[in-house]
This record gives sequence, C-alpha cells and structure tokens, in this order.
Amino acid sequence: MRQQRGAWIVGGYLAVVMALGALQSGCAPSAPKGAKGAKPASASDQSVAAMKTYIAPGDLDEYYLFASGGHSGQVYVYGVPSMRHLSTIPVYTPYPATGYGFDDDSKAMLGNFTWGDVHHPSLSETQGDYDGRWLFVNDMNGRVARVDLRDFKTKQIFGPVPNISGNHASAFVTPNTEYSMMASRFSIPIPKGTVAPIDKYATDYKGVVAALKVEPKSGELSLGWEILMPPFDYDLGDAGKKASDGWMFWTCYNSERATGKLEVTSTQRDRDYIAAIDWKAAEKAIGEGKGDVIGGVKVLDPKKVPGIVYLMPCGKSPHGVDVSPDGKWIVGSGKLQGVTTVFNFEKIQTAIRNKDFTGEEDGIPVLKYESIKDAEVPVGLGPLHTQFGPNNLAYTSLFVDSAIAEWRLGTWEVIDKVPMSYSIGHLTAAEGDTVDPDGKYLVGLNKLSHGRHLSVGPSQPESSQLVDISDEKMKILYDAFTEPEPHYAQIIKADKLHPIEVYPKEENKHPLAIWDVKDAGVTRQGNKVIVKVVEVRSTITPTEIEVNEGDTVTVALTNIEQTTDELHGFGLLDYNVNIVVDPGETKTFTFKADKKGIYPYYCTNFCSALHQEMQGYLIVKGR
Ligand code: RUQ
Ligand code: CUA
Repeated sequence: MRQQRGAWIVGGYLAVVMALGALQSGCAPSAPKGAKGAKPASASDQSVAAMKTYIAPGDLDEYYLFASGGHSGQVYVYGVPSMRHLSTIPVYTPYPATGYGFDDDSKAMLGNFTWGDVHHPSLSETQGDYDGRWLFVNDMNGRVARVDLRDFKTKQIFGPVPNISGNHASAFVTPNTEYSMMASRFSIPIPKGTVAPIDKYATDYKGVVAALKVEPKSGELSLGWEILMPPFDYDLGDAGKKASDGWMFWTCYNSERATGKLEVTSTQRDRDYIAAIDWKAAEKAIGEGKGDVIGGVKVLDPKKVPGIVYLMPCGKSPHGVDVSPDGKWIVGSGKLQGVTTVFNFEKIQTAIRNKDFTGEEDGIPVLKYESIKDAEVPVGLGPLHTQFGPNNLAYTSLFVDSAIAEWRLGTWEVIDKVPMSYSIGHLTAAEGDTVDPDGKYLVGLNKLSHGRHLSVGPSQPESSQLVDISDEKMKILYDAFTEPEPHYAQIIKADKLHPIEVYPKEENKHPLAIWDVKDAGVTRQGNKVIVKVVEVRSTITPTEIEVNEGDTVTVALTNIEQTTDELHGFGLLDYNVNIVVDPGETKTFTFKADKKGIYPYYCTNFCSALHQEMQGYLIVKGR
C-alpha cells in the first residue's frame, strides 16, 4: 500500500503553499521594504545586549562556533558570544591565505576538485558529548572530511564514496564516533556509471545510506557499509543517543518517487517519511556476510535483510530530524507545516514488535503514525531544525514565520518566540545537539540579511543572529555577517579544545625536513631535483636555487621556528606557487621548471622587521 491518508496537515499545507507563493512574488511578510527587522527594544536593552557580547580586548570567548561554509568549501570558526570570526579552515577548496591546496599533500587530498559544498559540521563525540578531538564535515560531492582540532587542519578527505549521490544528509556521527553517516539526496542507478532512463526512476534508481567507520585513535575514515533505500531524497539525519543509541534517523522527501519539477510532482501525497535505521543490527548483518558487493562496497538490501529499516510517516517534505538529549524523542516536521511532530522512541520499538504497520515501501515496513507520535507541537509555520537546552527546552527554527520557537519536551507547551531577520534555516545552541546541552546561547543562521549592514552590492553577506536563551524569554543580542554560506554550525565549550600553537620539532618526521641552514641546498638525480629549504627570520635559505629547464623540482620547506605565530610563506612568482609553513612544519611542492629565466621567491607572511628582505631567486637555465 503506497497511498495512505493522514489527517494532519491538508488545510495547513495549502495555506503555507500560498504563503510561499507570496514570498516568491516579492512581498515577503518577514521583510517589508525598508524594515530593519528585530532588534533590542530600548536603549537599556541594547546596553545589556552589548555587555553580554562584549569581550574586552585580551579576553577570550567562552565557546567556539564551527560553521559550515556551504559551497565555499570551508569551515568558519567564531568565538561566542562575541561572534568574532577567528579563522577559516579550508577543507574542500584551495585557500591561498594558508597555502592550502598548493602544497603536494593538500593538493593530493583535494584530488580533481576545486570546490565542495559543506552543510553539516559534526564534532566528534564520546558518550554523546563533544570530546573536542575532530570535526567531520560533509561535501555534496559524496565526500566526508576530517579536521583535527589539535591544529585546526584538514587531515583527510574521504571519497567520493561509491553509490552515494548528493551527500547532503551527512556527516553526522554516532554517540561514540563509531561512524560518520552519509545519505543520497539525489537517487541514481547504482553502481555509479549505470544509465537508466529517467522514466524508470521509481524502480531503477536507488537511494543509499552509507556508514563510514572512524578509527577510534586516529579518526581515520574508511568505508563501512551501505543500505539500499527506495529512491526518495534523503535530506538530513541525526543519530539516536542514550535511550535510542544504536539507531539513526533520516528524513526524506519525494516519497512520490517523482522526477521533473519536484516543486509540483513531489508534493502530491500528504506525507513523507523519516527512515529509522538500526545501525547496530546493520553492522551485525554485514558481519554475518549478508551484504552484496555493489560498486566495491557491501550493501544491505532491506528486502533480503528485514528488521533493519523502518519508515515513520511524517509531515510533507520534512527537513531536519533531531533527537532529544535523553534520546527518548525524535523531532521532525513537514517543512510546510505549522506543527512539529515529536515521535516517541519507545513507541517506535513497541510498534515494531507488534508489527503495527500500515504498508511498505520496497519491502520496508511503514509504521503507523498514530502509534508512534507523542505530540504535534504548534511551533509555527515552516519548522526546519530543532536544538535543545537544559530542562527539556527545545528550539525550533521556522523558515516561513522567520522566527525561533522555544517549547518544552514532555509538556509540549510553546513558551516563547523570537523573530529572526530574516528567514532562518539552521540554528545552533551551545552544545545543543549533545546529551548535555548548555543553554545560554543560540545562533540563528539566517538565509537572508536584507541590508541589515552597510551595503556591499547585490552579493549580500549571510547573516547570523546571536540569541540569549539564559532566561525563558529569548533576546536577540547581536547580528554577525559572513561569507556564503553557513548551513549548520555547532558550538562547543572552549575549554574542551587544546590546540597546539607550534608543531613541536620532535614530532616532525617529514623525510625532507632539515633544521640547520647548512643542510639546505639542491640535490639532483637525472632531471629530478630536490631542494631543501629552511625558513627562519629573516632569510630563506638558500637564497638562490638553480635548476635546468625541464627539471621536475620538489621543494621541501621547513619553518624551523618554535615561536608562536611565526609563520613564513613562499611565493614563487609566475609559477603559481604559494605555500605557508607554520612553526615546526615541513611542506613540499613539486613543479616542472618549464619556463627559463629568473623568478623571485619571497616570504608572504609578515614575520619580522626584515620580512621584506626574506627573498631569493629561482634560476631556470635554458638547455
Ligand atoms: S540544510 S536550512 Cu543543507 Cu542542513 Cu537545513
Ligand atoms: Cu618570513 Cu616574512
């Protein structure tokens, strides 16, 4: 049975579609022309807000915020509550500021890609709490990357993962970082490379969810297993925790299995699903050899291996799915609804035991909505994502209403609402998706800023708003702006991180590292040349590098400083070389000396009074 009628939204759904139409036609109710949107009401509210976000010169913020950089391919780091941008961590995109994507190792990591689309940072967890070790981030191009929080550097880009297509619902980790999860937003015939006509979409295209294993000591990602899913569009996920540990939840839209103009074709039914996956059972089934190898990965087919996947009916086109800190509740909303549904994990288990099903999709049982839901909370229009605070507080972003609703788990009362300027997408509360949320601060990640800043032309910055949630009445404290385009972000207590500030010399095991200027120089084997270079205030040694036209040249740069903040760069003109070495770091870059002549190189990072003197010449002799 495919068509199943739920009574819960039809009227509201139409109203919302009309409201969206109004937004599209340019009369957005949330942003009338010239309006300046929400701000603290009075001068005294403003001075309280100012004091709450003011970090005196030399003082430090209480939290780090890690924001995805969307299609910039990067991760942005802020301090909270100041909302000061502290650093940019390049992940999927070359970043000249740190030389990322220019040296041999980072270039190899990027492969043939010069972009990525990062939506969801996922801090590593131990027992459901951030442990401050790594940050995983997804890329739509089927990849997941690991940033080491010891030095805030990207250490691994894994993928593209076979069979996955459009990796949006990622890189969510399980409570002990056993796995980083992925899912296909755009179903395709698998393995990749298979061609099937679009009109066979409903049968020949497949959704896929994938589990990447995380090595517990090193954080190294490797391919775990996959599950074959119906060709829906998998959108977001969250791992079960505590009561629901061992489960994973994924929203999906387009249960119509439609193609073409999805705006119309995928909004025919009155509900979609949240897929509930027993990942521990999936792991066990893989261990018992129940997977088929497709595209080089072991893939479970729920038709052949029942008991692993169930579908929970949910309001139409759900977006976020978020598990409460105790793991008892799963919150998911149709993104055009006026309510958010709270599902009860225990009831889900009971319904599974009692086979309380209303149908199936490709052999996957559909649970009965009424049997598994606890409440429909009237949060407001367009609920997208939910975060949590202490004392059972929950915060849901409302795209259509352009607001955040605060409500309580268990009593289901809506306590407060605060308008966002404008059109909030994700939101993030301090440790707000862990087993132990802090409350205090919430940041709304808004899609539009409508000129709440000095004009910078049509490419407007993204806007984030800091909200004080230390009292039950929410208060907007601060507007912050960034490059495109934060989606999700996470906020972690600053004292959980202990970044190093120099690479200790004893840890540098690079085979081409040298620590004394007398070891610097050129060695040659045929037309392969190795140049060992020392950078230290205020000389690049050697100051002359001579090679022959046609040589393949590998330059190994070691910054022998052990002093904080003494970075050196290496810019080589006309050869598109731009490397930065941190104190104690060695990097190599390889190029073909295919242009004869004299090419200056110089230190690009201002490092000392004689920084400008830190220069030399590459001599490429003709044949
Ligand atoms: S998404 S606005 Cu790409 Cu995480 Cu929700
Ligand atoms: Cu070294 Cu400037």
